[in-house]
Formats: sequence, C-alpha cells, structure tokens
Amino acid sequence: MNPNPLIAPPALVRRAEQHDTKAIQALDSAHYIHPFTDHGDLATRGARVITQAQGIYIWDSEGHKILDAMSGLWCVNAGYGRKELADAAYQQLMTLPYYNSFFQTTNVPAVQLAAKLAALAPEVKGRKFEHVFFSSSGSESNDTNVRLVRRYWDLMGQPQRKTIIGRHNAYHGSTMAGASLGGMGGMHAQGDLPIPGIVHIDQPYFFENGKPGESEADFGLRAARALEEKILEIGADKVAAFIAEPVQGAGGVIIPPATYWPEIQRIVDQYGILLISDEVICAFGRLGYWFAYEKFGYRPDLVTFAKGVTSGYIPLGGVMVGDRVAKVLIDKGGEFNHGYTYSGHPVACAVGLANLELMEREDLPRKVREDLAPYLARRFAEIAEHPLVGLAETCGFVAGLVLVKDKASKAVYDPELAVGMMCRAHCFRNGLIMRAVGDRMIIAPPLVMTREQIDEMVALIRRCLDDTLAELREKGLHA
Ligand code: PXG
Repeated sequence: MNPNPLIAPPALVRRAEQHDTKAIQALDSAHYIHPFTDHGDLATRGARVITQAQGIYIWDSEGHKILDAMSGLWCVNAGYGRKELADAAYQQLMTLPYYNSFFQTTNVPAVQLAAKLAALAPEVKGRKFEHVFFSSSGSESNDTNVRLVRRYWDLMGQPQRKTIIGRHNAYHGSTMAGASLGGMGGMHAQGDLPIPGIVHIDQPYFFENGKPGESEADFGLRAARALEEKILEIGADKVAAFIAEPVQGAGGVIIPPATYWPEIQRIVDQYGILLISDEVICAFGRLGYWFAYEKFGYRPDLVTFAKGVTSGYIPLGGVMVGDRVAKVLIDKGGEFNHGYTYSGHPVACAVGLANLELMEREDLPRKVREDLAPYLARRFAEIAEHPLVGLAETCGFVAGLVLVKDKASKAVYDPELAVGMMCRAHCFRNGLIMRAVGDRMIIAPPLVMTREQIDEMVALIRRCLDDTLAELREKGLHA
C-alpha cells in the first residue's frame, strides 16, 4: 500500500512508468525553449513531465497525481478528458482540416461558432455583440484590438486618437502589442516596450494601494479616477481606448472594489473612448457568467477571449466586436488589412462549438454562479483564519490569498525571501497546483468540480499553508 493517497492508482502508475523521465528531461534541456523560464535554473532540476490528465487531476511521468487548481493555465474550464471535444476535433479533421477565410471564403464551424458567441454575449444598455473576429490566442486578439481601435478612429475622422491606456500589473499577452498593453515591468524591460502610444495607470489593488483609513469603496473610486486624470493629462481627443481585465488574472487575481467598474464606465462614456474588456481568463463561466462584463454590469466595445472558449483543448482566440465598432468598420471601412492564417480555423472552431455546447448542457456558468462559487467563498473565509494568511478572497471561480509575516498588522514578507515560491514548492510536494504571484497564492479551478472536490482542494491548501508556516518557523521567520 502506498501511504500517500494522492499517488495515482496502479494502472496509471504503470502507464506513466513507461516514460523515461530523465531522458525526456535531458532532451527538454537540450532542445526546448520554454515560455517565461530561466533555463539555466531549469537544467539543474529538470522539468516536471506531465503525461496525462482526467477530470480535475493531472499525472506526471513519475506517476504522481496532482489536483490542478489552475485549470492548466486558466483554461481547462470543462475539465480534462472530455470525449465530446476530442470527437469534434477528429470529425472536423476528417471533413475539412483547414481552409482560410480570406478571399471571400468561409467555413461552417467558424460561422456556427461566431453565431453561437453572438447569441451568448449579453446585450448591455443597448450595446450588442453581433460580430466576432477569430485569432489563435489572447495575445493575437489584443494585437487585433490595437488595429481595430486605431482603424475605428481613423474611420471616424479622428486619426489623432491613438493612445491606449492600460494598467500596471495587467496581463494582455506576450506579443509586442500584448506585452505593451499589459503592465508587467519585467516584460517591458526586455524588448524596449511599451511600443509608442500605450500608457498605464495604477491597478485597483486595495490591499497594496489603499491608503490608511481609506475605505475600499473610496479606494475603488480613486483607482478609477486615475483613468480620468490620465485622459486629461494626454488630452481627451488623443485617447483611443482603455483596456482592462475584469479581474486581473496573471497579476495575482486582483479583484476590484465594487465601486471601480461603474466609475470606469462613467469616465469612458464621458470622454467617448472605447472600452476593451480583456476576458481571456474571465469569460466562459470563470466568474459565473458567459462573459464577465455582465457580472460587473459595464458595457465594453470590444471583448478579448481565448483560453476557455475551447477549454484549452486547442488554440483559439478572438474579439467580440460590439455594434459601435462593427457598424463603422463594415459600413465605412472597406478592406481591413488584417488577419491570420488560422483566423476561423475549422478544427479550432468545431472544438470551440462543442465546448460551448457542453458548457451549456451542463449549465456550468449558472452552476458556478449559484452553487460552486458561493461554496468556494465560504471555504475561503475559513482559510482566511490561517495564521499565515493576511487576506483570502474569491470572485466566481478564481481566488487569491496573501501570505503575511504578521496577521494582526498584515505586514508582508521581504520579497527577497520568496515565501510564495516556498509555499508553491509545498503545493507540488502535496499534489496540488496552486500559483504564486509574489506572496499571493492563486487558484482558478476547473468549473466541473464537485463540492467534495472543493473540500479536497481546500484541505490540500491548508496542508500546504501549514507546511509553509512550519518551514518559516523553523527558519525563525514567523512567530
Ligand atoms: N489576456 C489575458 C487577460 C490573459 O490572461 C492573454 C491575454 C494572452 O493570451 P495568450 O493566449 O496569448 O497566452 C492572457 C494569457 C500566468 C499566465 O502566468 C497567464 C496568461 C498567459 C501565460 C501565463 O498567469 N494569460
């Protein structure tokens, strides 16, 4: 008997043992350049080789079973091992594996998915989303957004409106435009970014940026008004758009105060600028709705999507183009000189369609909204009691907790100590994928979890927090 219940059952161990982990790691080191990775460091330890997945679990080549509380990279919304999605890909591969949508051609899955997305995107205050542009990723989609908003203002006879305002610590992708729209200093430092015409304001992170004595509601208004200040500084007639994630994901699950989005809406309306809602993480049930703008009640002009549209089974992204922009582009635009080889890829779109139908059949957004998210919030309120946790919060099916040196004063650790990474190492050891963004631990679990599986995940999180606390105490770093 294996004493660790998290180790995979024998059948899976046997299959996994067929992999020669050391040989794969050596080849990996020799040939594979990974995203966002220090390869010198990786070579000293060897990459963890993930070989299979089912439901909410993944297995590595050594047979370890790991609860994937990050849904891969915020994308496997429908969980692993969904046969419907594999079947949809296979059928489409055998029927029409590829054709482009340039030169006045189209294909059936792309048309069907565009219509499906338009039907799912709710109308807010008279603004409809009847049109979709397809790409293969979130980054490409945000590049498309830059092209779209600048084209829109050209067609509106205001070509001087070029500047797009984003936020510090936002993530909008890793292409030149995506990384520029995002506010990650480490990315800007590599490659002379941002590109011209993109500026940033502060993020709405109360825990870090709230002033002593300031209420969360007042902070939300102040954070939103930073947009107004920036617009006035640049000149309202020069601003094209504001881009933001409904809840910042890669930045550490930064949940804005309730006052933030309504004030942002007032400001973009007052100055007539376009609003881009980057929902690459937040759409498709993640916050309990098909699209997150519905949850917060604001009215975007463009909505970026990717990841959950196919539950990550195949690359697909795109932009929901609201009628304000679509009408101008279609009625006045002539040819829009923009597109990708894989725009409207039939296999990706067939999988997207099958995924949305599956999510509809299983009623996943409503299930998250009415059952799973409130339950997760209750369980996270218990985690907030842990001596190492200064803040634990959830929004839909994303959650974050902050590791602190002193619970009473909420004093944080010196970033040099990398306490978040220490906790992450305990997560790996205990069979849990939980991300560390600095000392903020974050999760975005698959939407197909049962309450029992939420309990299992919360128990694992507690164990990892206990182990981290024990290590910190051993090192004299926690009282
Ligand atoms: N916008 C948002 C809001 C995202 O979260 C992108 C755009 C870019 O999507 P692509 O498909 O081009 O990767 C993302 C992607 C992390 C992490 O560390 C998050 C993302 C990507 C990689 C790492 O949390 N999000």
